[in-house]
Amino acid sequence: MTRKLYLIVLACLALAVTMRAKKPSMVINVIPYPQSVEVGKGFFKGAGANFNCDQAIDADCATLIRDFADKLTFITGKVNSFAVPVGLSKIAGNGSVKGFIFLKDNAMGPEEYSIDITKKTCVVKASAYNGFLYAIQTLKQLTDVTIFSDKVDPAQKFMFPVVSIKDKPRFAYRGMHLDCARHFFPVEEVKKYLDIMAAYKLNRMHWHLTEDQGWRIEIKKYPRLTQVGAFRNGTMVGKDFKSNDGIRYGGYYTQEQIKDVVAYAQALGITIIPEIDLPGHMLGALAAYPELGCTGGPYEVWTKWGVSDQVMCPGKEGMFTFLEDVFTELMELFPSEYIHIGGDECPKTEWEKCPDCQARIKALGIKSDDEHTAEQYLQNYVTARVQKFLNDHGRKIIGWDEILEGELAPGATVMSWRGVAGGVKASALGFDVIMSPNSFCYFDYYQGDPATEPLAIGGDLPIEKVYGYEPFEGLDASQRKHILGVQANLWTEYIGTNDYLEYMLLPRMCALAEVQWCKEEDKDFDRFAAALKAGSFKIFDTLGYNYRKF
Ligand code: TNX
Repeated sequence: MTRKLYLIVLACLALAVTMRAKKPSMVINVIPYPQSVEVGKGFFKGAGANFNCDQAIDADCATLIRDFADKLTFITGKVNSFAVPVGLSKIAGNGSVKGFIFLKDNAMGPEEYSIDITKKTCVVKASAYNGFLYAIQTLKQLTDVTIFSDKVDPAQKFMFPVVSIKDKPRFAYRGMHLDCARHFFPVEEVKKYLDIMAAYKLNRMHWHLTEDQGWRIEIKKYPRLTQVGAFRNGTMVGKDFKSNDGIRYGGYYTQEQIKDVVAYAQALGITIIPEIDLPGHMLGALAAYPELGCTGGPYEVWTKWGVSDQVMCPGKEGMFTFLEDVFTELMELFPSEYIHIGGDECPKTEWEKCPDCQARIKALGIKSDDEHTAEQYLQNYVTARVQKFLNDHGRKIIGWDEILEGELAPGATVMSWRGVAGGVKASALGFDVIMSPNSFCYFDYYQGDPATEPLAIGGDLPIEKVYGYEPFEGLDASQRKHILGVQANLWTEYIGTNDYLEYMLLPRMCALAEVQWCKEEDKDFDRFAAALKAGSFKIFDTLGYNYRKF
């Protein structure tokens, strides 16, 4: 009897173990994990399968789909024919059409998609470009990693699991920032950065283009910005603020290159938001045009990191003319609805002493009060004037959370970087917010033990911490509706090479992608980490990205 009981217990245990062991096969290695996933039995063979595309799908989306077909064909050597059969949306379900079927479903949101795979068909539905793009990104992660390669592999069958996926993002703004000012990254590396963002369904790149340490965008009306402002006489070594490596350093993007990158991003479903950081962090411009500063200079493009006291002079009308001219050229290059105007870390020591700034304060009738100095309100005036100029041209501003200190005009979007506090306050005041807290989203921070990691700025941001970020924490319903989304920032003071840039980005950006895309209840670090190791690391290897293993 006891022996029988023992056997029953053993059998139950064995069953439990096999059930547990089966669980992983019910999970797919897709990051960010889709909202709803039902895995069935068997596989659909992609190699040589026909592509059928709904007539209602527009030319840009059809190009996207055709490119995917061509990629399969190129690798396997078996033709994936592409056709637009008449009445496809009506006959798609009757069994007469096999292979890939792409349908337009106008009931879906612009970034929403569904994928239904049986052994005979793979049906994709979306309503707009990003929906189709994300469906294809998911399909690529569902099949063999060779899909990311450029190598011909005639043996490759490209099997897709039988699965039903319904998916859409949690947040509309899914951003990644790149500082190309502290260190300059060539166009090819910027494109590589955009490629991996798109693979993980990010849709905004915040491009930090101007700094104390270099001005990186050609402005035709002000040629000295790039002739002078784009180059510095050396760079401090490590954390030794008194040192200089003596190596002239610099670079910039021509307007033609900018246009090329903007178009490249657009095809990847990514809007580039340019930043002109003002009125602080402006030594690049001041070195080129010293008349824009309070003292008139001389100024030098900075060779060290930190926050400079030398800032632009809002007492001089010429500063506003300069900014309006720069933004006029910028708006020609960047179709983005949002333009980032910086606003962070602007010391007021020069303004306090500057006769022009003081005259401006007087003329405007600005008074200090218990909370803010007159100079702080002067920065509000700068923000408001630039905001009005951009609004008058149909654009909206984003600024770092300092723009909230004092007064801020309606319609501005606040990027919360000094923790979440700025976002909490701004959303309570009714401003839209992008959460980018340094406590969770600063990819220039260490991701492991500083003793064994390459030199970084400081901080402590392992991937688990990024993954654990919950953007709605501490916010009530009225505040939550103002959270447009989440962004991580990659400042590059200590990041001078492509390899190191990628190492700081990956795989933390994948964790960010789940914060941006997945509902809180669908996040699961163990599932995510397993998918990284079994899926994404192979993608990085195939595409030649450097990344941090864990
Ligand atoms: C603060 S975040 C800055 C940057 C630095 C960064 C380093 C922000 C608006 N300003 O200028 O690069 O810290 O982590």
